[in-house]
Amino acid sequence: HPEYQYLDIVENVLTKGDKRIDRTGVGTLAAFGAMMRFDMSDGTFPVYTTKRVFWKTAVKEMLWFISGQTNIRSLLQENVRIWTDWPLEKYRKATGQQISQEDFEARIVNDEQFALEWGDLGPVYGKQWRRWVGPDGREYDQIATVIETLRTNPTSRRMLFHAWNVADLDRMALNPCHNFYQFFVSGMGLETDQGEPLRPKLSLMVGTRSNDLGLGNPFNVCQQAALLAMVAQQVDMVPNELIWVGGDVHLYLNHLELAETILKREPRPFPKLRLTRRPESIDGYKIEDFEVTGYDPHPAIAAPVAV
Ligand code: UFP
Repeated sequence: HPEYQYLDIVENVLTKGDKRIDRTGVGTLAAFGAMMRFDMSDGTFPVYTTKRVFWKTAVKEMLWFISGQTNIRSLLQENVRIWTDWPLEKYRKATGQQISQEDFEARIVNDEQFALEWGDLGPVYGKQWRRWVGPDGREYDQIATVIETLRTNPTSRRMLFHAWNVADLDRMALNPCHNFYQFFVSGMGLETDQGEPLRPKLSLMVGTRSNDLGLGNPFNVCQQAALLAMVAQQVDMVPNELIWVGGDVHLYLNHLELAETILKREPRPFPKLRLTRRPESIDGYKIEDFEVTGYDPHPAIAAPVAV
């Protein structure tokens, strides 16, 4: 079962990881350099099963990246609360107010001016993907460029986008973790026995500099698979392989019980993904377009996120 690629990384970090105090102060066990490959060509959606992954939340975050937005307001309107901790901490520090997360989120949603002032995460993923600013002030839409190149020059070795914009790092709430997204097309010019053209196959490799194995990884893999499915559909190709590559892969010390629990569980079949509609462009996708069938995971495990 392909999920063992993940469980093997978790087990390796748990048993042999290097123990250190990390930026957040929580502490981690860490290892360096890992790879996983997920075949999606038969419609498989790599959503782990050894604990429930809230795949809709993960896909909604991906749609938010693609939209180019960087304010948590639009996430909260979709009931996605994964980015609240960072602006909330900033607000508490700046004002000295011990506002609750719920009250802070309600204010972001109900008060546009407050959201503009306190809800922005700085030039994080979406900004860099869609509006990377060059030295002359010109904005570069990296996603549009990749899709255009997939259509016009699919053997290109330059089909990638990147979020590690060095000059912008210190204004981001969090430095980008998943950075390097590269595409590869195979099987061009092939036909069936009946002479019908076969759709080429599209693969995606994602380079991740830092990955929280307990919370971040299950989420990231599933949302990156969703991205591959969307881009493939836009360029009339079949999603092939999602290749995930990690640098510093770690378990937070308050996630060790979570790790032990999932290692005891038996993976179940991955679900299938079907896009029920073909939007005009990469900007047109909605969460309702994602039909996931056959997802029967082990129970969810709640765990604290390190801020
Ligand atoms: N992290 C992930 N995946 C993500 C994301 C963050 O695993 O998509 F945004 C984790 C990795 C790390 C922390 O534990 O967030 C970022 O901290 P640092 O910048 O110090 O690596």
